[in-house]
Amino acid sequence: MEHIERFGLTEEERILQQTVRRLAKEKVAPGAAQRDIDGEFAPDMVELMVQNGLMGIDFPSEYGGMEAGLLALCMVIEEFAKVDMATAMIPSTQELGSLPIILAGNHEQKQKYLEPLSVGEKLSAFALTEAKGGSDVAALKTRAVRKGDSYILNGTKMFITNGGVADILTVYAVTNPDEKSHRAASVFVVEKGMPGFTVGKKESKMGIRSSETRELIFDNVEVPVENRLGEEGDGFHIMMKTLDFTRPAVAAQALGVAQGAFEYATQYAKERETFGKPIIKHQAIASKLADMAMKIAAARQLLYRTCDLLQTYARKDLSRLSPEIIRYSSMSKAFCSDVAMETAIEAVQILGGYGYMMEYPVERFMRDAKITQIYEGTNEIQRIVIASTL
Ligand code: COS
Repeated sequence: MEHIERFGLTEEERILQQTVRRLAKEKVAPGAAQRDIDGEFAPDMVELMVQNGLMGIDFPSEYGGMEAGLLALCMVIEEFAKVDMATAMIPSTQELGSLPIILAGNHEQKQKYLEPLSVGEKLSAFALTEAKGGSDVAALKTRAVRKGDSYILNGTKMFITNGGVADILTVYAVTNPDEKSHRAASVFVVEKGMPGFTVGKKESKMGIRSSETRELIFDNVEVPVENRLGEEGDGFHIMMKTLDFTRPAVAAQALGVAQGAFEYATQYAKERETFGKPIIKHQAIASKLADMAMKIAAARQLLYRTCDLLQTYARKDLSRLSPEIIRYSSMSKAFCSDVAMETAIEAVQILGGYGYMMEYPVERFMRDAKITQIYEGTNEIQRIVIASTL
């Protein structure tokens, strides 16, 4: 279906979009339903990203990245999510797990970690959430105690995307529990294979089933001081600023799912006939599709505008972004994900009984859409953030 996405895309962005749209259709869509049923991480989808240079889209070129910007990354995520959100999460999670290094790493850390991550030789994960929750970041409990030239990490993380497949993980841990301000924690780069670091239970999920979600266990893991990002106490600020830049990527996943569900439902409504005419000619159905079209168009403009705004900011230090930019990041995440959920539910409704069957993709879109209202800050948290900037 043709749609006007954005005036003024650069030539490079347009080419990237067309390339990814073709890859999504030819290489990702055909296996999406089976991957959902299997519920296993899909290395062949990672390979597809690697071969097409899509792992480091928004990474600095100095460290092997494409440096094509946040909008380019979001367009790529959107195109994949139109057919399979779990696959769209591959470049999205690579960005999330690596951004603390981009924001707060020194040259040596960037060279060591970003170079293999940019080309997808290694995978990353972002380890913040714990069993007691991920919303109240300042209350998290994983501990890192300084001992000579190392820190000893103890604790458990939960619901970590890529947990069992990541080679390089950015982990949030409390370094000074007596500190009452938001300077009690730090972020460490933990590498797969460090003694004492193991992965626990693999979660079986409602949606995004071929994206891996795990528990991580740190049992006296000795992490060298040179693996700490920034100064001791920078942890909260590093993670918050990371999320400011990555919430639009979740918005892009949501937008893609919404577009995919909308296109499928529209096509179906043109073909399916009741009472002697295609159901798109019945006002009740036409009206649903009109609402979907409006909301998706608005969501896309909000997301692209947010990307434009964020791209004007350097990601070179931990200074706080302006309230307006933080607001846009949260607004795009909350709005696009709410639109995705509404759209996917309506798409199922338009397909009726067929919509409820796994033979058609819309019930998968509905299950996948739900997580975008929850992760990287629930939409309730986004509304707190938005209100706090008013
Ligand atoms: N960027 C940089 N710094 C930020 C920031 C941001 N977006 N938001 C807050 N800060 C800073 C503040 O400037 C303040 O700094 P000082 O102490 O130097 O003044 C400090 O952090 C504390 O800010 P605040 O009091 O607003 O923090 P709260 O503990 O009240 O937490 C929320 C605020 C709820 C917004 C935060 O905990 C949050 O976003 N939680 C959700 C996290 C999340 O997305 N989890 C999902 C799991 S990760 S996939």
